[in-house]
Amino acid sequence: MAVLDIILAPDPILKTPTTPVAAVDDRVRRLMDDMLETMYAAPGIGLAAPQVGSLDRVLVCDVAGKDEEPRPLKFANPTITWRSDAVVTGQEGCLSFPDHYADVARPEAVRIAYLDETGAEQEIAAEGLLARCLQHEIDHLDGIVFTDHLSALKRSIILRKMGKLKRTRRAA
Ligand code: GNR
Ligand code: NI
Repeated sequence: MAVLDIILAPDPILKTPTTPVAAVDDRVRRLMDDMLETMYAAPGIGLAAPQVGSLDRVLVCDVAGKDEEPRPLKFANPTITWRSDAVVTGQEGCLSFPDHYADVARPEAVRIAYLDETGAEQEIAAEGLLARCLQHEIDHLDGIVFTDHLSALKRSIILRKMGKLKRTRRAA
């Protein structure tokens, strides 16, 4: 396994929709494992393939608490098949926008159809933090980042700071 570099916004890769994988093969399984290792190292609770430079429709997440056993989840070709009418607002962050957090309103619960690491079709019902995380990751797979849900003013403030961060990181 390997810890991969996480792409920082703004970057055209983060705005590009992904392509479904043709099959969950060893290449896709290695990508899932590398993404989990990268996510745990960051640390984060989810990671989408575009954040590590891949346009495969793949995400991983683990919302287990610090004192719990890890619960890694791996998804290929996820699609949201149901959204609750109830919407909740919660704070989100993104590893591609380090140190930026903002409230985002999303459906409280979702159902998601996907292929697991063996290629078998699965469907999962999610609520709470898992539902929020999976919606955030599926947005990434569609070329959408959490700042796209904010007001133009909040988005432009964060993007300006990200531009500065990338410039100082390059100079370092
Ligand atoms: O680590 C992460 N935390 C988080 C918190 C609230 C809602 C979504 C997330 S996902 C984020 C990691 C990340 O950037 N995934 O794309
Ligand atoms: Ni993110």
